[in-house]
Amino acid sequence: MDNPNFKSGFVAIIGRPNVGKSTLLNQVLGQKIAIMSDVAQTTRNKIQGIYTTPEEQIVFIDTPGVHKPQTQLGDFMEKSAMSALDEVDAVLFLVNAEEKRGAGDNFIIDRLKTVKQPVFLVINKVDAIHPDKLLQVIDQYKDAQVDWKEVIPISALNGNNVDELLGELTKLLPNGPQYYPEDQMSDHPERFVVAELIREKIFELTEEEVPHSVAIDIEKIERVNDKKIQIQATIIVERPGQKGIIIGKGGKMIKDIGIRARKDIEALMGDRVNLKLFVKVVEGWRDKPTMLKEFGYKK
Ligand code: GDP
Ligand code: MG
Ligand code: K
Repeated sequence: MDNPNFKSGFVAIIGRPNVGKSTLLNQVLGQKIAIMSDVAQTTRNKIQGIYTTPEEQIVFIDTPGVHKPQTQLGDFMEKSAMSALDEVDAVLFLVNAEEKRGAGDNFIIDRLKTVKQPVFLVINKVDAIHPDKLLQVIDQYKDAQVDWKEVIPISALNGNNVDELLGELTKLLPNGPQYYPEDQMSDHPERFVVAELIREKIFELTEEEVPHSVAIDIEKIERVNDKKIQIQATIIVERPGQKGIIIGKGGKMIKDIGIRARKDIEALMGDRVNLKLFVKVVEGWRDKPTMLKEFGYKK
């Protein structure tokens, strides 16, 4: 990317089931992909779609912490995750114009009250109501104690006002790199979880010695059979000294990291896991946008 004015950022889309989140993404992404579908709400920062133009890239993510966790994995992710809502550049709160504000909306609104990022109230399905009713719908959210950045009525289904919504988002985005290749529109959430667990074990075992200069590249997640998963990952560090620490005396450290990580991954996935770990030095990887992309990093 040589465009110095390129803008990029992360946007969370939240809203109770059936408000039209997937429809909106399909509209934005031009129906080109089947978005990550409604796989169980397992990971944090699950990427749902990536919108790229020559001027901008918006990475739409799903947000844990606004859904009740259904699984042990979901529960884990919710607990371990810093609220994704505080890490994104903007939040889209979708509501259904056809329905009254309900308990599901209130649950989300409670979380939104603490969010410091701009939150857009997006009234979807306006094609399905009489235009005279729109103000009444909006009125229901006035006392929500959320400082709506904008209130934007749209029809995700027929695309009405969706461009305007994208325009408002782009205005807010900071100048930044293109995080993902333009042909990539989704990502695999389980990679984030596995990487996160390995990273956690490294921090547990090495303490302060190998600080935040570690990246985890999940090279392979493959199902061997219905009970077993094969995972291959490379731990990327910035300096040879860090590689030494991670490998440890006679390979003891990396073995311990692997044992602990495998246990957790198995517990969370409910399958046996064969985990192969490698360590590689890539000097200054944090300054290399393409590497950040590959490792699923946002900043
Ligand atoms: P999600 O659960 O929030 O992802 O909701 P979906 O995108 O799956 O949409 C749920 C239902 O609402 C589907 O039948 C959509 O066709 C419908 N829907 C979504 N957006 C609109 C809209 O703008 N207008 C109308 N009339 N229906 C919509
Ligand atoms: Mg959906
Ligand atoms: K991420």
